Amino acid sequence: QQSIMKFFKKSAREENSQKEKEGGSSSGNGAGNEFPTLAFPSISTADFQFDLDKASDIIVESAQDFLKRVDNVRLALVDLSDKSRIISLVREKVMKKGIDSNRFITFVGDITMLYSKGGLRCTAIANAANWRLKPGGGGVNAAIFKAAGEALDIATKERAETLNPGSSVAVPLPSTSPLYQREGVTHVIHVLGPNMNPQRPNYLQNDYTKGCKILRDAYSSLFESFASVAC
Ligand code: AR6
Repeated sequence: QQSIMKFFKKSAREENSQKEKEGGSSSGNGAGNEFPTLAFPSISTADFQFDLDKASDIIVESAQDFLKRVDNVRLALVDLSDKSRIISLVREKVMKKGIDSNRFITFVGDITMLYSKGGLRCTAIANAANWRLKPGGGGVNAAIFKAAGEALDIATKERAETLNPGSSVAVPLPSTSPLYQREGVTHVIHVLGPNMNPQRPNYLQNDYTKGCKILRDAYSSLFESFASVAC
């Protein structure tokens, strides 16, 4: 328990110091902190084994396109560890492209406890889902379904039975869900990315032409779903 607390304290400090370094203000005062925020994990890069360098290009380009078109929203890429390679790759590329640090941030922490443990308010969180939209399994999918409680499973089934690779579905969280009550999250957006793991369904056999297209489609569908619930 104590080490978890330390971890989150450190994460929050890092977020603040990152913002300060970038010339933004610390959590709570920044203009970006007022914007509806989507927190999302890096889709497909853990259990689905997608190449991190290619994924980081796609994240940064998709985010930049989206932020050019839609005002007054913020995107936050989240991962569990401050040693996350995808976070460092994305940070580097975001800086190179000069993307506004009030509108795109990276954040280290558990996506199910961003406000309670990290002070980051998010309107919606994205889930790296499976095609059956089933709770459990591993990774971020298991964490989100567990934290949101049965309410998310029921609300998800009302919206969709399955998901195609490259698509997403936004599910409004019932106000009884702990994620809604504790974290202030109003929507979970399930998104299915490309799979490069031979042990999982829809295996792409290392075909990165298809894989990159599906990952781009997945992010653009995710960001559109977010805009449709936030704007
Ligand atoms: N908070 C923030 N980030 C997390 C958390 C968390 N609680 N848990 C994992 N991550 P993955 P995929 C990061 O494997 O590769 C599932 O079982 C993790 O470090 O969850 O798209 C589904 O059911 C990584 O950066 O998703 C699918 O079958 C990112 O989230 C399959 O795995 C995505 O890791 C999807 O695989």
